[in-house]
Amino acid sequence: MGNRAGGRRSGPKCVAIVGPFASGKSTLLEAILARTGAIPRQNPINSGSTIADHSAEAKAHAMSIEATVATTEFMGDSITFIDCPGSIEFAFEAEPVLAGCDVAVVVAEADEKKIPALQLVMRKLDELGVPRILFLNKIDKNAAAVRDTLKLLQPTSSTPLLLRQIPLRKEGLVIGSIDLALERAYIYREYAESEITEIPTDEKARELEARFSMLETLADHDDQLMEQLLEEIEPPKDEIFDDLAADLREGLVTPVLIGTAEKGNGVMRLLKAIRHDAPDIESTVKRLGVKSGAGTVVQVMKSIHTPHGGKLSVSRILTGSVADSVELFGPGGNAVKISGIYKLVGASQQKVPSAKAGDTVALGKLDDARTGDTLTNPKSGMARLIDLNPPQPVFSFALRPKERKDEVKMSAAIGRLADEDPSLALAHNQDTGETILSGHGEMHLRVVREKLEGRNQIPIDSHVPAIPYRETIKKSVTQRGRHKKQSGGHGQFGDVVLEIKPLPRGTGFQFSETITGGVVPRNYIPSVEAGVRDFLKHGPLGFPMVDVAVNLSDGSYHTVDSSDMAFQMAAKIAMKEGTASCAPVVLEPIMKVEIFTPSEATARITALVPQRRGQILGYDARPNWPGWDVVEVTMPQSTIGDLIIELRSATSGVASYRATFDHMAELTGRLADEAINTAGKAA
Ligand SMILES: Nc1nc2c(ncn2[C@@H]2O[C@H](COP(=O)(O)OP(=O)(O)OP(=O)(O)O)[C@@H](O)[C@H]2O)c(=O)[nH]1
Ligand SMILES: [Mg+2]
Repeated sequence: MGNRAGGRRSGPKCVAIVGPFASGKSTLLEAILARTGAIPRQNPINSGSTIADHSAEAKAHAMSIEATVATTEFMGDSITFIDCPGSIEFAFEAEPVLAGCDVAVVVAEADEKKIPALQLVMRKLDELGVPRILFLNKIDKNAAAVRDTLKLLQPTSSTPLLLRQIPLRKEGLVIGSIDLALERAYIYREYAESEITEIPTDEKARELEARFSMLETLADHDDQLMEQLLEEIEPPKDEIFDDLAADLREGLVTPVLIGTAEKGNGVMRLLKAIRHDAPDIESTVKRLGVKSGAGTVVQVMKSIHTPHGGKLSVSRILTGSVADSVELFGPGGNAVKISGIYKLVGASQQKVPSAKAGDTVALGKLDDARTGDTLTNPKSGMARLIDLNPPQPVFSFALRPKERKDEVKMSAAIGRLADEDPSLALAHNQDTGETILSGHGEMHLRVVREKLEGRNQIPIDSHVPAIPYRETIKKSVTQRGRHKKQSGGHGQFGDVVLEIKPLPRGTGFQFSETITGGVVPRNYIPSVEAGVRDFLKHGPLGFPMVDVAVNLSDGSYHTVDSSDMAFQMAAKIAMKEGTASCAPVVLEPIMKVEIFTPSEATARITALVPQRRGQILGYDARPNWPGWDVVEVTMPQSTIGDLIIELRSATSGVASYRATFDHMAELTGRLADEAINTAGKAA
């Protein structure tokens, strides 16, 4: 003990603030900035004047919708905090941030309903190997014993939750805390540093017990401490501090601090833990696998398109340093030139001349750099240190500008929004001509729409995307089609006999011919096929036709009046008349869907499936996700549109799904009529 990685590390740090929705992350950021003097006072959250709710959209919804970056100074060290949104719909925002930060502060509260969301956050930290401190917030309204709360939260954490402080209560209200390492009591003062006092005598026994359990956890990774505990020798305080720091840095434990962000309580202790115990850039560089001698390496954590100043790339300088006008090189060796380096406190920017390893700054005008990129100097470039894969979108809508003149403006604006948010997906539906925007929930997309209409001034029409229905036939027919016109000079003549037959599902379209004796000259056969294909784009019910075989079996021609066009027309006439009597039916796309859910909700989820005309194929434990299941179903695409809303409401927000196209199936009755009517109206 004592010779582990302990001891304070100076130098700039980068801290991600994460946790379940509405746990108080932005409130904590505001409290930290006020306490460290970066802002004059702590404004109440949702007042519209906090650092985190600087965007109109965040204000409107009283929730964070993107990461807020703020650099402050604490006891001479620079610390950048990045407050990430808690909503599952904006969860991807945190990933590139976590990739480049030293430590995460997980803001949690004693609320059973938020445990599944906390579990997702903790898993992400495990996946990325980010050490974490848990800040148990809202201690003011927590009547339960902290130790009971930790028992509730422990299953979400892969490492032991190590309680570092216990609350000090008076008449049931929390009035301060006892620090178990320092063995000191603190009385909270609103928006100010706590006052140190003696540990009250009647709290002594409780303190000793909690302290012992903290030491026991530390002793799991320190044999000497274990011996001291067994022999009832009081371990030196310094060595306890060393262990606390080393265990956090090595990711062996999750220290737990308590507080009330809303009143600024517990903030000082948290800042000190970050300053003294949290890992710094050295550990992060190791975690990301940056080799020594790599020169300057920069990780892009977030991209912002500012209204006037162009693009800003919030970046962590991992090694080396950057100065204004310097060139950096992207993954493919493409060059980007820094134009302006800024320290951010929310929306406010302060220009700085340079930045060094450990600093988190916004680099100006790196137009070709993407969030998650690793940029280097030397020129050789470097593959991304971390692969960020946004999950498959689960919610879509189709959109178009209300006024045609805005089309170009809209696509440029969407391009910028997608650059800021890599979890947005944009597609063009060729069937319907719609632009389809996909994301992670109703709110996620609503915010995109608000940004288009608000800051970009583009009025938008949006609607549920059309389902790509198809149609086919159930009966065969042989049909003649004749096109004959004798108007003035040149006439037109084409005559074909088509055998139209249904094909098995998924076969598509097949064309053949069995012409003998040249009744249709060879050079016109491709025209017949072209006419058939053109007809298939719009079958008798209004949808593209599939799974149809057409054989050209007979026909006739005219040496002067026959032409390409005339044979195309004849084929279309035959198809039109023929398919109408072939019992046409609507086909709808059926998806294979994997639904991921906490096991306790599996029964509720499976009950939803038949209501959406789905079929359960089976369910199983989700691999590597203890306590979770994966339910496999097939479900019509038309009933998946808002599936995520129901899944989330059945699972405190955490269930998700992944869908892939499986097959087309016949749609009958009222639903088929509805599909036909809608298609008819849209056409
Ligand atoms: N009682 C109590 N309420 C708090 C405390 N901290 C925050 N809150 C309240 O919790 C709510 C959410 O606070 P935010 O700071 O917006 O939470 P958040 O985690 O940033 O929320 P998202 O970013 O949207 O996930 C607000 O109504 C706060 O007033 C606290 O210490 N005690
Ligand atoms: Mg927030």
